[in-house]
Amino acid sequence: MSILMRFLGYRSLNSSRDIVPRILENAAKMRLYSTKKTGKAKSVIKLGLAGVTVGAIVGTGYSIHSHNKPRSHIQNEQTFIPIVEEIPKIEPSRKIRYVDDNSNLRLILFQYQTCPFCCKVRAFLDFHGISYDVIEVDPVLRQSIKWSPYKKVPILVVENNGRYQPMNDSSMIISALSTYIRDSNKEIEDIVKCYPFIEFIDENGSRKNEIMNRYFLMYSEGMKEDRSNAEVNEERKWRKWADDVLVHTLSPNIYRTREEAFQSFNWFSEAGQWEEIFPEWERQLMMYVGANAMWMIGKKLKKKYQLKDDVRQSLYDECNYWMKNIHMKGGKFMGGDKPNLADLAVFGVLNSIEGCSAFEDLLKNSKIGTWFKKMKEEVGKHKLVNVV
Ligand SMILES: N[C@@H](CCC(=O)N[C@@H](CS)C(=O)NCC(=O)O)C(=O)O
Repeated sequence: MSILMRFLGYRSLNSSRDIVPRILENAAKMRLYSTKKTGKAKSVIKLGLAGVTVGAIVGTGYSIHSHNKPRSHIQNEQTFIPIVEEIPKIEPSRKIRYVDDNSNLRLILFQYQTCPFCCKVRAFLDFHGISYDVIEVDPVLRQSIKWSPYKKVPILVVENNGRYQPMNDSSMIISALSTYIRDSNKEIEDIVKCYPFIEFIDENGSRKNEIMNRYFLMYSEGMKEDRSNAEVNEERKWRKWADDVLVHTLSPNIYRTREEAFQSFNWFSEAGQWEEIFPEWERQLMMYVGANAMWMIGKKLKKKYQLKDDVRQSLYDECNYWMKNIHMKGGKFMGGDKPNLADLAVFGVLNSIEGCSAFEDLLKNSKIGTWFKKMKEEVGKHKLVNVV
């Protein structure tokens, strides 16, 4: 049940900081045990304890030393997302085909229909009328992404001459595709190489792997951005806000009570067509395990992200903050008369909870409604050939 473990914040006990208390705990256990032992055994145990003590001191020293080193953003290693020769042949759950798609891209999106990060990617593809296949992943068993070393969704795979270029992380996917749309002389594989994962230690000492430049578009030399620097920076800032702030208001709201968690999972099942895609036992497992786990996790996330006691208020506040900034700019959208990548990101995030009671409440109690409706029209403006 790795997904739940990760959500619950379990970490392997292999850092030096975790090892020292464990050694001391074992030493204490040994001391208890040693009272029943003979003289020879006692001396062996004493030797062992001495070793443990020295080890603990050295370990603690090392730990303090590493603790005092500047710890955030230590750059270790870059990893590029490799091309894959083969991915398992899985019948797509849905095929989205646009009449006027001229992107020349063959895309497979591994996703959860109601995951905010997947919704962001779909909002981008739909807004640009780019066709794609959808493979709905079981969020508990996740069999259909076993082939991928990256264990989260969305994963967008570009099929090119029988080879497959995966793209990981919603913001990187959107930046890479935006770069491609603006500069289609570039091969998608070359664009992906501009977005390596970089391993670093964060301010809490945890090892992280992130695509640092995921909010940046990569222009070829000589290509000019048609917007001012201020506009580009602002778009980037709000895309990041969607990922770092807005998204964290969702879980505590849609899993506020056990009933609300079940209601949300019912909507996930409906929106993700789980009844058609998964066997009934698997759907029931996803609903039962998911709703119960997320109800508990929602409470932890409320604390972690310091939401208000009335979590709805935090959601309304963030959405009103977004709307206030759009009004200050005087346009319909953050991008002006047309949505930009920040509008698409915020729309995707909110779109993911559209069938939940939290969303109904949001429409009634915040100023987001008119903008959301306009965004929905913009995202849905391309004509579909056929939705399977
Ligand atoms: N930064 C990633 C986050 C993706 C993410 O956290 N996806 C969740 C689903 S909403 C996931 O796959 N979690 C599985 C896990 O953590 O094991 C993105 O923007 O794509």
